[in-house]
Amino acid sequence: MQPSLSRRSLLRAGAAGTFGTFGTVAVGTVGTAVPSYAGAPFILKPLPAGWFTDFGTNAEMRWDSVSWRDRLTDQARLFVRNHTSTPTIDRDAWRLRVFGTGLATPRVEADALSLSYADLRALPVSSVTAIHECTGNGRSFFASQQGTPAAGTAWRLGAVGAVTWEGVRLRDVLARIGVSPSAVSIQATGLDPDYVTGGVSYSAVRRPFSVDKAFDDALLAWGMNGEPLLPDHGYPLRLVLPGWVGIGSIKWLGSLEVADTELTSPWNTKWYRMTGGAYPAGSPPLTVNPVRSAWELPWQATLAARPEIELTGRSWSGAGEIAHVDVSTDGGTTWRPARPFRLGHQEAWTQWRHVWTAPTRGDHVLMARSTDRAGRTQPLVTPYNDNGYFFDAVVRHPVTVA
Ligand SMILES: Nc1nc2c(c(=O)[nH]1)N[C@H]1C(S)=C(S)[C@@H](COP(=O)(O)O)O[C@H]1N2
Ligand SMILES: [Mo]
Repeated sequence: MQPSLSRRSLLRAGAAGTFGTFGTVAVGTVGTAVPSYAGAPFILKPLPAGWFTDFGTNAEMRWDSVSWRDRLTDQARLFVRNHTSTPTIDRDAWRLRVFGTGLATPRVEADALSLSYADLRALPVSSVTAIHECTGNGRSFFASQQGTPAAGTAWRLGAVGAVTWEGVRLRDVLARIGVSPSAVSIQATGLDPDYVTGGVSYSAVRRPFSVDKAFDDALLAWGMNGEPLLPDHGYPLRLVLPGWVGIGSIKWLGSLEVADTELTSPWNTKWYRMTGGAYPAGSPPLTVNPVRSAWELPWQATLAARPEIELTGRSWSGAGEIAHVDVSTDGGTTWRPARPFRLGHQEAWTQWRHVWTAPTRGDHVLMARSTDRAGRTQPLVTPYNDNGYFFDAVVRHPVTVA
């Protein structure tokens, strides 16, 4: 069923912003986007064992499948993090609903604006190249490296990728709709099944973010690296909050609530903030991702003994460019600067190389420690938190020279 175009609503919205530029905006309540999940696997794309570690609802990119030749992460190789399972959504029936007290003309949810895929495609196209990363990336090292296991998927360092997103700036959409100067918070809600854990349903996956981020660099993305989004990555449309924790980039975006009060959801009150360990109660919701580094090697790699072994890796930060990378091939006793390459292509991550001269046969620990332009350096130990977020300590990567 096509949502009907209410002339009265159109006029009302028109008074709020330059609404006419949307063309065929359909106004009505949702009910038209019908995701189907029954009997579907959690993740729909193939997960070849050479590219992924399969965690069921989640899949981790293997760093030994990454070639220094590829700056961006192919969508087929990108990690997947699902709270439930990937829905199949009909793009033509799909609508993005926008409502809330923070619109220039406030709207209740039942009277939400309803934007079609074609409406969004008619707006100016933008692209953003950014790191896409899960808040819990590196979580397994809380256990294996620091002896304090944390709850959640036991990622090594592969819950990350570098992606060029294509879509429309959220600010371009909001400017056309009209946002009140008193708007502060926007809640993005996904169309995947309700999240149920420990016998409790937390309803749809959703998380609020600031209006400042919305007007800075947030994107409503339909594409990745020149392809339409795959179902697993949010088809037909997802939110992208560049540099921020992955949970902010809500997939299968169904609605945006723009409010003149701070919105909350369990994804910013219960999860995705620091709890436990030495953290005080009431730590703020996590936003900007930390600094991390990885070697493009198998875990426990066996390297053939040679006079020189050329090693490659990458460092990245949610706060922007990497300024400096040091590496150690002796477990942290001595450090040398890694050699960055592909300068001028650092909006996502910095690739670097290191020539390991005269390695001795036997077991070794490789380490890489980077500093970003915001001045944040990877520590040697990350303070523990219950959910294992933000493991940014230097990872001790075991290798054997044989
Ligand atoms: N609707 C919805 N959006 C979501 C999630 C989800 O489960 N449902 N997972 C979030 C988390 S925790 C991460 S890390 C990223 C992962 O995006 P990807 O699977 O495309 O790599 O999506 C975020 N957006
Ligand atoms: Mo995540």
